[in-house]
Amino acid sequence: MGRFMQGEGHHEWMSEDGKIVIRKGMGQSPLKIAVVGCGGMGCNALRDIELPEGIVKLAVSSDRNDLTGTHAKAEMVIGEKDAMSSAMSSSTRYAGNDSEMQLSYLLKGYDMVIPIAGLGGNNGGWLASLVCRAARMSKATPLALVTTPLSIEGSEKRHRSTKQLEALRKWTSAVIYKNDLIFKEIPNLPMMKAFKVMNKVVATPVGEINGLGQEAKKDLKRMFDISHIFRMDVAEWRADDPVMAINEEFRRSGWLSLDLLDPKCAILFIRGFGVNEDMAQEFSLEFTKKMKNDIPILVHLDDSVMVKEIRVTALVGL
Ligand SMILES: Nc1nc2c(ncn2[C@@H]2O[C@H](COP(=O)(O)OP(=O)(O)OP(=O)(O)O)[C@@H](O)[C@H]2O)c(=O)[nH]1
Ligand SMILES: [Mg+2]
Repeated sequence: MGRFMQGEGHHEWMSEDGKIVIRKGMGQSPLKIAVVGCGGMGCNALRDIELPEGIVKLAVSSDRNDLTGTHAKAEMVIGEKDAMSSAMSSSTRYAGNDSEMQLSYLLKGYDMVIPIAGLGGNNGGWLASLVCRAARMSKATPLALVTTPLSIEGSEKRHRSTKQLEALRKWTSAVIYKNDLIFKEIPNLPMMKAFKVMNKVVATPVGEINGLGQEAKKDLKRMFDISHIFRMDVAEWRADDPVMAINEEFRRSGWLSLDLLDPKCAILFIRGFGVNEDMAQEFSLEFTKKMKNDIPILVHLDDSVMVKEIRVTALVGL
């Protein structure tokens, strides 16, 4: 049992204990989103993904060559020194350096700022911290989307990637994607092709968050306060019993590793013709069945699509 509320253009349902929140429909004013490509990988991602209209692309890198062809609305070359000083900063109230200050002016007026970076290199991984700090100065909510380097890239990159993530999680929540997993899923793909596929995967949350209304912001923030590290997977099903089938897929997913990890919260985006609150409740309960605790779950339902298959994107907070 729970509480049901209806607002303008959207409904909200909440379980009695407040642990499950289900939202359906879009609010009145959609969130304003900026996606910021950081460094080589982040700028590649800007080139590889198609973003819905209304989302603004920005590009930052220490290497000017990364910035070409991203079609970003604004570009900034930011030196490694500034990127590093932001990442290592201990103050949250003051800009770590001039680049951070300048970027925070560019980010004024956005609700969400989403940096994309490949951890392990010399600039993007640190720049993601700078972008998140600048976003916070502009009162935007940051969410970083980052990859971890391939195992074959060696221990130095892995080590730097760990350091960058340690810094980044001080300023934001981050969804982490292991580059290794794309080769597991599609072996024999040339590296550049695999990266292209991965870049589309990495950008998935942007499409899901796009179109959400202002009222969604506090729910998302609540989840980002609980977890600073998220994993993501997407599953689709077009036959009987999508609740069981999709949950089964998530349980086996190497992207989520639910069998190994101990989730603290989850954000679920459920899309499909005819999806409703009952289905979302059932899905959420099934999702937590094998978990140690009743974790808070935020569900966004979108039944405005005409497609038959049901598609669920799960962001699991660790
Ligand atoms: N998924 C994906 N990963 C990438 C891509 N390009 C690079 N990477 C990964 O990201 C890591 C960092 O690479 P870059 O983004 O090029 O590094 P950078 O931040 O520009 O730093 P430097 O080039 O060292 O100055 C690499 O070790 C790869 O694991 C890409 O297009 N897609
Ligand atoms: Mg580079």
